[in-house]
Amino acid sequence: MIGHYMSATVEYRMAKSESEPRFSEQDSPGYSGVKTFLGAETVEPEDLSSDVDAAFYGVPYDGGVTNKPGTRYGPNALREATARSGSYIFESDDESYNIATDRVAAYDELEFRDCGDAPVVPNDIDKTYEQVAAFAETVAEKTMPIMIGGDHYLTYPAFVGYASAVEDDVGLIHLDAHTDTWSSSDLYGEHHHGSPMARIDEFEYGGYENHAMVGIRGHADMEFLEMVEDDTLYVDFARDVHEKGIEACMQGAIDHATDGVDQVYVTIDIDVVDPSFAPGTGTPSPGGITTADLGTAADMLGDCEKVGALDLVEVLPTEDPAGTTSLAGANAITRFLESYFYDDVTDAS
Ligand SMILES: [Mn+2]
Repeated sequence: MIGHYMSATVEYRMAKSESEPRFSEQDSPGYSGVKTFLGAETVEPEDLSSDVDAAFYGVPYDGGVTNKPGTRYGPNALREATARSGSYIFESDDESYNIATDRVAAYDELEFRDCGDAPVVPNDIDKTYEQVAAFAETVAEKTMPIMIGGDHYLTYPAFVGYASAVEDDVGLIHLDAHTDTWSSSDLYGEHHHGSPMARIDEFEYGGYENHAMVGIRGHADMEFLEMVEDDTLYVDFARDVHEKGIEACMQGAIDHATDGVDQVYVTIDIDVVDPSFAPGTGTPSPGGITTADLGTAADMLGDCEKVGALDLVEVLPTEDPAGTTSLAGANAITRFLESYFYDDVTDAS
């Protein structure tokens, strides 16, 4: 009996292997598989081709934080947060209607890549700066770089890498709860997540004259108040967003940052969003904008053709119990991409 049973099993397996593959080739659910941003294929930065529309790269570094650490886990949390939309929108052959933006897009015509993570040295911010700037420049030489952090200090090397690739003055649109213009500190020195805007201002291709901020709240130093009063940079505080709406604030920021330059870098600190929507960040500040506001801002930034690079930073997964913060961040990036590439996609179809 045992022998008969075994031979029947072998017979069944042989028949099955002839009729169908051993593993199903049907689409997998979004939560399955190895995660990249939007399910994009991976590639080393030096192997990027110039027909790629945008390339993501993570920077798992939080050596610049002044409060809760852990944004080093941000890049993979943001990749994970794209899994669902990535599987059923971005990998689909079908056109897809976005109810929020009233756009129809066909994402299979776009080429995205995930370059993995830039090399970092956890206990060496100077070495990390050099390596991230070089990595960002290599990506930017081929396509639009989209950096996923990591703490906000990383905007400094990412901006330097991008500007070095385009070799020109670059405007800066900055969504944040904090100014990040803290030039130096006895405790933290000159290089930390409160100082990147001061460092960018000193860099040859950066400057406050083309810097626009939206969402600022809490406390700032008196030096910042002087800059605001001098009209050196454009600022719409969170209170301005609440009073005049996100569209008016973003239009003012875009007009200021694009004036006299051909390229603009966008940086989104997820703490611009109110902690009730996005608690997973290291220096939360009450009174922020909504996730709907952030989506609208991302749409408007994607409509601005001078924007050539984007980052999203300060997602802290260990303080993000329901994943709402990483979802808000991932959604902002995808909304930006949809607005940015929408015309090209519909023109081609
Ligand atoms: Mn910031």
